Amino acid sequence: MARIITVGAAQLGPIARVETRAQVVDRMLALMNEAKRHGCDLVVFPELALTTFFPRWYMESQAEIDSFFERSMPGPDTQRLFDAAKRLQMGFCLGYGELADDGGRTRRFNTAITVDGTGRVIGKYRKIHLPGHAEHEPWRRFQHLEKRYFEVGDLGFPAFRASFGEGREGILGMAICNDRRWPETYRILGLQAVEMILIGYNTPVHNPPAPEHDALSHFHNELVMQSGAYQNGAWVVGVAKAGNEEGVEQIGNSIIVAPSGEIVAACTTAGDELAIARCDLDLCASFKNTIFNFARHRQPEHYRMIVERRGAVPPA
Ligand code: CDV
Repeated sequence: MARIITVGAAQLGPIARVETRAQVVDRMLALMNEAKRHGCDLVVFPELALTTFFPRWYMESQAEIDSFFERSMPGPDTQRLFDAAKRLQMGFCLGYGELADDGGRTRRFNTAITVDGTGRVIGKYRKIHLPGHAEHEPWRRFQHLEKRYFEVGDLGFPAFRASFGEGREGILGMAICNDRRWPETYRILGLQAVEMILIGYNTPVHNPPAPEHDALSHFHNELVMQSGAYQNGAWVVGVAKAGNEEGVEQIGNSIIVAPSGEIVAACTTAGDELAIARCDLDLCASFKNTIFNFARHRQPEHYRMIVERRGAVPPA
């Protein structure tokens, strides 16, 4: 039996700063119900899906900053997502701000979890590539203070097994937004035989340090996820928080990419929208066993030698 998993890229439109968790969860539940009607096994929500993208503001009050974080998962507002997963027998992937108590020390991460169709958390990832800056930079039209509000994730890029019913198991992994631009993200998961990578993002069209890239934001979004999928023989599901959020234009362009690197489904609006694809996990083998057969063709020893020798080459 083919291992076909029907996946929904559950893009969210803008979330206003005043919007409550309950209101956002209502929107997410509407997408989950729609996904179920289309036969989805799994839906993927964006990065920091429960609130507006708060790192765009410089805030001094820790209480204000912490109001954007979840202290438990599930929590009072998110329990309904877990209940829906169980009721619909459909998994979901959710990005959120995690406030963790680590033996009395409070830690804050940009986190994603995958929950299965029984309502159980089967995978957790904390964002490693935190973009932006740590200090207030008033010259910017808007801030990007991820380096101030989050610690670098400490869980690595763990791949994990997921079951979608009899004979339909797969190896999944997660990444968050800026991670998708780094080949290491996909390769570390690829080395764990990942078959589907779930990625939520919040990407402003305007990049304050390099506005000359603005016109290329869709191109770069597709470029990195298509190449990451192909070079590792894995499906990639990339899901945006899209549209004009609190005056900042964010790209949509949520896509589902096959292991061939081809885009097989895409959102076309900048609002709440579902893009759906039937993803055959067995298709991964066609790439993992041939052109990207790591065991046969990768040369890690040689890569190490090249990096070691680099120091000896005089700069041009
Ligand atoms: N949330 C992000 O990680 N956004 C970055 C922006 C700042 C470039 C991204 O890579 O999309």
